[in-house]
Amino acid sequence: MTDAPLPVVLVVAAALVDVDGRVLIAKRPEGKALAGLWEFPGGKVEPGERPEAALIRELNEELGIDVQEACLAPFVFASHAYESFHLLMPLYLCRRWSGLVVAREHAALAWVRPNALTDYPMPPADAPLVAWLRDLL
Ligand code: 523
Repeated sequence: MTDAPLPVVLVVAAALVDVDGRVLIAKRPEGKALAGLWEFPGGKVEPGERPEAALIRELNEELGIDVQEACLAPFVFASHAYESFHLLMPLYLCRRWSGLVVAREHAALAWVRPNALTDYPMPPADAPLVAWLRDLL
């Protein structure tokens, strides 16, 4: 007997990069899945929502910033089978936004040099994206 395929969940995430080339990562809060791990901020795409619109919404809800769609640059895909779903997650690079970044939903935020990202424990979907970012930045 074969196992039923896992449902696919589409999540969008951003690598916000500041003028010094540091990348924003955010610590998942207690009480949520993967608590304590440092993720690229983002969230689930709602039914009928375009991925870019979902990311703009999530960045506003989670970090209080406004991002123009034109500032979301080409992405790399993460794909990881968690226990109960298969996560597909494009990562968008974003160098411009308006507003100050604040942790509205995360336990902490950190601006980190690409070479130091591996010092922060990440969800298994996010960790493989670090090598891509290091090469790009
Ligand atoms: N990830 C993940 N990496 C990453 C994000 C933004 C999300 O691995 N950079 C995973 C964590 C959750 C799932 O994707 O298992 C959905 O994330 P999120 O943050 O949108 O959802 P939660 O944890 O708030 O869950 P709900 O309450 O169901 O919305």
